[in-house]
Amino acid sequence: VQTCALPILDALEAIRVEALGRKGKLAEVSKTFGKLTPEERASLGKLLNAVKQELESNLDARKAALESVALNARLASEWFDLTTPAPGIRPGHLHPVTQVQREIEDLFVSLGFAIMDGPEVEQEYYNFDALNIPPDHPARDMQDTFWLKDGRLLRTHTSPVQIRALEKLGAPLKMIAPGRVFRNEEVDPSHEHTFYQLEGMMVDRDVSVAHLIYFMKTLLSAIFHREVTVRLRPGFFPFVEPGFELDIQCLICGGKGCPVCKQSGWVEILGSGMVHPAVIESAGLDSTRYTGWAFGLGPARTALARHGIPDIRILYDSDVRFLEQFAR
Ligand code: FA5
Repeated sequence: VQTCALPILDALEAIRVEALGRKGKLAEVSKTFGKLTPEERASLGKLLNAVKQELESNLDARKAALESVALNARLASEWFDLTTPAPGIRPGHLHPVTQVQREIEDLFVSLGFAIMDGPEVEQEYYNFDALNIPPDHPARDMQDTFWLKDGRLLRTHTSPVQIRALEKLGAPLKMIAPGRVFRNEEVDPSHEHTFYQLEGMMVDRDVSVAHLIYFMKTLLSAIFHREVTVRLRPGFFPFVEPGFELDIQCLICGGKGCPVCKQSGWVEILGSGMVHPAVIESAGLDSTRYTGWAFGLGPARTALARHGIPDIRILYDSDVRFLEQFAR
């Protein structure tokens, strides 16, 4: 075992050389032997041997003690626990937007809603025409669209799934449809060009605005787990009548006005309304028999409001350190 070089060990070696070395003190005394009688020589020789042995054993013992102190110190400093479990792969966690989406899915599944999916590359018919937005309708300008060369488009909202679901499953229908949507939008603290929406729809006999309000209240209290001030105001969407925008008071500034709420004090979370009879008819159902409500919510806006995050862009930054605080 190698021990560390200690100055004190050098000092000990110097003492050994001084006492026992070839030119040391004992050797000096031995030089006087010539002048002594044989008896004196014998007794001095004996004495010198005894002194020499005692010095050697004392020095060796001291050296061993010092080396063991040095070794212990080194072992203590280099000690590690072989039984400590390896850290392993760091587990990831759901993105805060996915967390909102999953919670809403769980809520609606518990209320008997199906989860539906639709294509991101969509036909113009489902994204617009079947939703009561004909080609020349100014409402098309509300959603600046990415068109494909073949006439299809990147869906601008999840509302096309309303038609697809009604066509496939008919009525009565209770469904939600989360998914990614695309708009040629200027990116700012509350707008992305590629973002998520979550559509909800219920079509049955005698469905009224009272149902819509009940489900929206249930939805909001499940997401925010706290008192939030909401505002329902008329909103225009060609596929609902009447239509409402649901805003919550901005939780970043408490309603005073900030970049997230564009100084208005309110953040738009979802659009909603009673399904327009033309939409029910587009899906091949009898609008005199069936009525319904629908909503389209922005999970990212909801996550911003919920956590008091001041800018939607941080949610999609490639540096994930900010997101790590939302591990569950
Ligand atoms: C719509 O897209 C309608 N399809 C919603 C709807 C469905 C109304 C069913 C009635 C019935 P709007 O364009 O307002 O509506 O978008 C809905 C929500 O998506 C907004 O409230 C907002 O939360 C979110 N959102 C809209 N644009 C963006 C964007 N650029 N970035 C992030 N979130 C957005």
